[in-house]
Amino acid sequence: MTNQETIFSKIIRREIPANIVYEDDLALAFKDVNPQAPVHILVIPKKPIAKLADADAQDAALLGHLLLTAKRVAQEAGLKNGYRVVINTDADGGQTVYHLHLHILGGRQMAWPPG
Ligand code: DGP
Repeated sequence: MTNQETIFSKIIRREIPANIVYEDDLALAFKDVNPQAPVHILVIPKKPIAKLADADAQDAALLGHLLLTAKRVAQEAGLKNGYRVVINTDADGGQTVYHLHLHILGGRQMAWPPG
């Protein structure tokens, strides 16, 4: 699937509301509307990369920034005992919104393997 308009583009432009917890020039973090854990935050790039499989070498610094943003947001959310970072990618990965996003899940013990 190619880059295209998604609900996350509208959140970046503040056209629809979201509970935003962090923003900088490159990234935005907001609470997931359908939380799967006591803390469930999404970190997205402002650049509309549809999915991880579409990222390339030019995105290396941005991808690193998203991970460091996930760390920062988890710390600010008080997840002292740990947390899980998930990127669902394309159909088999269970991706539903085609704008790259990192799920930060925490506040409970995570199970493995995931469903
Ligand atoms: P994924 O399945 O990995 O593509 O996850 C998409 C996530 O996005 C899912 O956990 C629900 C969340 N989501 C979908 N629409 C909205 C929305 O309009 N606002 C917020 N805050 N989250 C949304």
